[in-house]
Amino acid sequence: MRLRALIFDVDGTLADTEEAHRCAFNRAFAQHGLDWSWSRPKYAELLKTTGGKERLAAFVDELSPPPALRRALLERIPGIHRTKTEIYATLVEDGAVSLRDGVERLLEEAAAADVRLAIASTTTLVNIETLLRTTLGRYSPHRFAVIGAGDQVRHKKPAPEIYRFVLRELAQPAGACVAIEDSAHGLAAARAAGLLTVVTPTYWTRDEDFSEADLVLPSLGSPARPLPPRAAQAIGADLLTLDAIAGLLEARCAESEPPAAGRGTQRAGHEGVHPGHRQTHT
Ligand code: XBP
Ligand code: MG
Repeated sequence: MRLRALIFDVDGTLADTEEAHRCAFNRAFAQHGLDWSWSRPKYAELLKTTGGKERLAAFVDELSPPPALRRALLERIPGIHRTKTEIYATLVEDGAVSLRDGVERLLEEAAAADVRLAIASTTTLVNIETLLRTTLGRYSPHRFAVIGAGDQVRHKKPAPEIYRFVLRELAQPAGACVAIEDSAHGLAAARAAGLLTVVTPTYWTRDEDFSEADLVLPSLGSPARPLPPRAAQAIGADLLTLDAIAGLLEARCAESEPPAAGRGTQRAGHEGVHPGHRQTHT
């Protein structure tokens, strides 16, 4: 099946944003008179709960407050999270995060090849738009045919809802699209929606289990910062091109179809791209 769309996760995939999220949470706590402070190791643990509001609720439960205090704290979450979102936007606008290697290149390759772009994220819509505008230009959100954000679905990742929503909006079957993710929760969501998934882990997710991913790379690779030798050897190139991604999709299609005469020719042009589960992020 021809590749029709690339669906990108945001946090960790387009950019390594979690340190900015962590700082924003801590500053919001201070503004709301709370003595909470999330260290990097603590935040790495808390990331097991996706979604900022849900993460705050999970943290409140960890504190095991008496019922009345628990209720009061949970009621304050929307306000704390609003403050956090404002602080995060300011951090992003001030240049605290940049796109990961190869992201801009792959976006451009996709646009040139008429492959649509979409986003399936757990974060707040305004965060996505701020990141896109700051890193890719004022009108860049329009480059994405669909932007699926956290509160547009009932159940956030690892549930597949956000990917199903994006596929519906794109009017494409999962078999014609590829997800790019950075976390085990994201991978689980994308796979449960039937998508071939490429994972580029970050500091925050590097120890997670990606054995179910179709491809794991330390980054997408760029001419200035090509993939390290082991990863480059696995895909037969020192960056992950759109052609290589299309090749993975075709190979998966070919694997799932019954044998047919002449099918081998479908993979022509994608030599050096090997399908299957590969974990090459070290
Ligand atoms: C990212 C998240 C988000 C951000 C915080 O997951 O879980 O919650 O950490 O964003 P993914 P909000 O990369 O899988 O989308 O505070 O706006 O929820
Ligand atoms: Mg992510």
